[in-house]
Amino acid sequence: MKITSPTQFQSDTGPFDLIGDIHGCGSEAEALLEALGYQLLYTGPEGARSYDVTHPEGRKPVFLGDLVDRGPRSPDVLRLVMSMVRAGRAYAVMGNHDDKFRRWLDGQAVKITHGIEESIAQFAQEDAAFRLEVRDFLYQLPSHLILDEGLLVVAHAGLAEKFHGHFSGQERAFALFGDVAKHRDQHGLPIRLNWAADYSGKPTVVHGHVAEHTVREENDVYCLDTGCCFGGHLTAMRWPERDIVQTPALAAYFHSPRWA
Ligand SMILES: [Mn+2]
Repeated sequence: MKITSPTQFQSDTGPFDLIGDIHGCGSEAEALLEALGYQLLYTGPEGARSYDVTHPEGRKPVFLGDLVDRGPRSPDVLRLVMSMVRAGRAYAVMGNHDDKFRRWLDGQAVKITHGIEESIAQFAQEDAAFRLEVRDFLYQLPSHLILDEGLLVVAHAGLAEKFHGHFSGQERAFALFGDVAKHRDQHGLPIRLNWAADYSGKPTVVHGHVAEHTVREENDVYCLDTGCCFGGHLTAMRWPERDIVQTPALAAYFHSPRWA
């Protein structure tokens, strides 16, 4: 289903479990969902697994993007998330890595850096039909969603209030990459500006993208990316309860100069 407006599911009051950047960490994603009370039925070994995931109380995960790259099981993570979103049992927004991987699947030229090489190697085992299915799924992911009667805004890198509720080029760039400076740091990485310091909007904003060792909250803006792929944790926040539930990474799968 094509999502034509960020407000399309605004009347869905959840409850939700907001989940930060998975980055191919399939085992940690399975463990986190089980810790959150989901019932995971699956067939197939790791790397070729299909899922049927439900929650006895009807809770829904909201995946905050960056499903792929860096970790060892991006195809499994995609099968899990795609099955839940298609069944109407979960939401997902697009991350910058998902967008880049979609372009690679589409045959477009992308830089083979920042962990896409892991996804490409894993997809060598996958058939053309699955690649097409993933490409089409990633294409239709929204850049942001408004949920719970407007109390909750989710976007991969967060979203300044002026962009809430409308899809546009500027909105999409912010939702995928955040507020970034024009110049880059000594590692050639974008310098991120702290837009949350100026946030005073009514909705709570929950995002991923900026990996830190602990959950960060400022002005009702939460970042749930706790660097699972770097050896940190995979993090969920229950909504509306705002409880944090985490599962530790089984390994450090990828190195970042920003993660020490
Ligand atoms: Mn990420």
